[in-house]
Amino acid sequence: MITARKEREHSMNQSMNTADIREVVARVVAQTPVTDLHTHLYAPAFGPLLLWGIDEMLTYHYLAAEVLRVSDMPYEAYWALPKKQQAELIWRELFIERSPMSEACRGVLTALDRLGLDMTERDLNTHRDYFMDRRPEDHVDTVLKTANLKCVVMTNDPFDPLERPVWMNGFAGDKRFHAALRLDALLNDWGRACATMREWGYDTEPDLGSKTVAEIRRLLDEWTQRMGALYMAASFPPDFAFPDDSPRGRIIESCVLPAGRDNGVPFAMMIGVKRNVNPALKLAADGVGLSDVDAVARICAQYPDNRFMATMLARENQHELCVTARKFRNLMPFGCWWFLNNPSLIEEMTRMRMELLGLGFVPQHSDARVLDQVIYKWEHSRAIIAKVLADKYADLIATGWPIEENEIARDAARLLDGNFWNFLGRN
Ligand code: FIX
Ligand code: ZN
Repeated sequence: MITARKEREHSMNQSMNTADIREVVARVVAQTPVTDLHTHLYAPAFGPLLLWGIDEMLTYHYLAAEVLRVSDMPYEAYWALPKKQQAELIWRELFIERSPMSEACRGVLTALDRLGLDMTERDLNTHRDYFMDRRPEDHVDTVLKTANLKCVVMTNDPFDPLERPVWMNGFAGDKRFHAALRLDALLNDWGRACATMREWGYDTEPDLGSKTVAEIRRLLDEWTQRMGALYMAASFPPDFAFPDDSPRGRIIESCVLPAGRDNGVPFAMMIGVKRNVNPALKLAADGVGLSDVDAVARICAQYPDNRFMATMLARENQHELCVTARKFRNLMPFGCWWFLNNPSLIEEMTRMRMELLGLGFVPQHSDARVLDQVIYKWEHSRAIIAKVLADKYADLIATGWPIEENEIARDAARLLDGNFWNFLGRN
């Protein structure tokens, strides 16, 4: 009797909830504000470093790579064009001469549409009009509101001659833009970084002796504090190894990890980029390679008092990275990086991560270089995250486990915002 009633209730519950679940999850995920933990955006106080508007969107390096495949214009001739003309070429070749099928092309259209532009209009100049007399300050608010972002994290390089003076002149901060201390210059070209640090007054020598180690540590401490950096980060080639007797490995062990532990900031490792595969493509020149996930496991095992974030560029590394994250609570996998930031791969990765890690990962970051891009990057990713979540809730409902909307909201908030802040220990 009881069993029969239970079965009836169970099947009613199932049919009611599974019918609604997709719509509810999609709405809740869309309404959940995001912390975008890795972007290349800047606060308006950084002046021209903050890229925004249609010509910047069209000349995104993802689209430069695409146009240089279909156009027979020599690479150098393309790069010699003023930005406006590069944008016009891309619009003509990738949007007018053929349908804008790639994810990067579709993204431009999503962003323009959500900003309220008329997408039946194919005249680029008409779209340009919208951006003409906007102020960057206001545009930031419009875009973050449209994309429903709480805040973004910038990529901040103390060795960058354009951004360095803004920090040195006492950037007052902007609650919409947090900082991440980026260490590629220090870790991936020590000879040059050493010389630059000497010019700045640090007592450094190429040999990485104890005096130099102390000076690098001083630089890390000063810049973590100056920027209020939430984490330190670096991108690495596929042959990233750990432990490693190269300058990179030695600086990581003797400077970055002690600084991370003492200052309470994680180290984000972005592994698998082959820089400059075709140098003629400039910012679009980089490729991808398979990396060694054991290096990640070893660093997490040897430094349990440090926290590590990791994203890997090769699709083939994703499963092993997930399994490694199950073994180390000081490891947080994040995002679908760069060539993985495409719907089919986001779905595959998000599904796999959820099946292996439950809700304990950060599903996405935008990597936006142009402000307006966060609109499309997050709309497209949210839809996929919602789809995967809805499937998983449907599976739970099928066991008789009821799901309520407030539980969905709680889970979505963990994925899109809370997991990152909890991992930082700042909640
Ligand atoms: O190293 C990185 O942070 C990469 O994400 C970028 O350098 C890359 O150019 C990019 O924008 C990828 O989306
Ligand atoms: Zn990036």
